Amino acid sequence: MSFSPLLSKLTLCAAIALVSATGTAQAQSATEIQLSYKDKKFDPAEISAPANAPIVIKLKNLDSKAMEFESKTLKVEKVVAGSSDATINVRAQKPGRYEFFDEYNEKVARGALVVK
Ligand SMILES: [Cu+2]
Repeated sequence: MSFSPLLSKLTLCAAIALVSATGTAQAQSATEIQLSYKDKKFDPAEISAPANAPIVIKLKNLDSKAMEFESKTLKVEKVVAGSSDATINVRAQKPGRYEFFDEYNEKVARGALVVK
């Protein structure tokens, strides 16, 4: 067929346009939250964000040991080395309370993200 290469080119362009439009929309509406971790505690222990917008958690691990930020309900997991920072990207969420914890100290190091 002579026009199938043209057709696939058009499909590819449409796909790229869609991806870049979505990327721009997310960058504009993302909510950034500062969160610290010290002495096996999150500070603040409860953070909040608006619903239906991506969330960026800027986490500072002030302890000298590594920790692992994890949330089953938010489907995120990230190891953060001691005395360092990490950025945790969370997808847009529905209203609710989402618990997170340090997997290395799961019983004591707990916090929650409240989405309203
Ligand atoms: Cu884990």
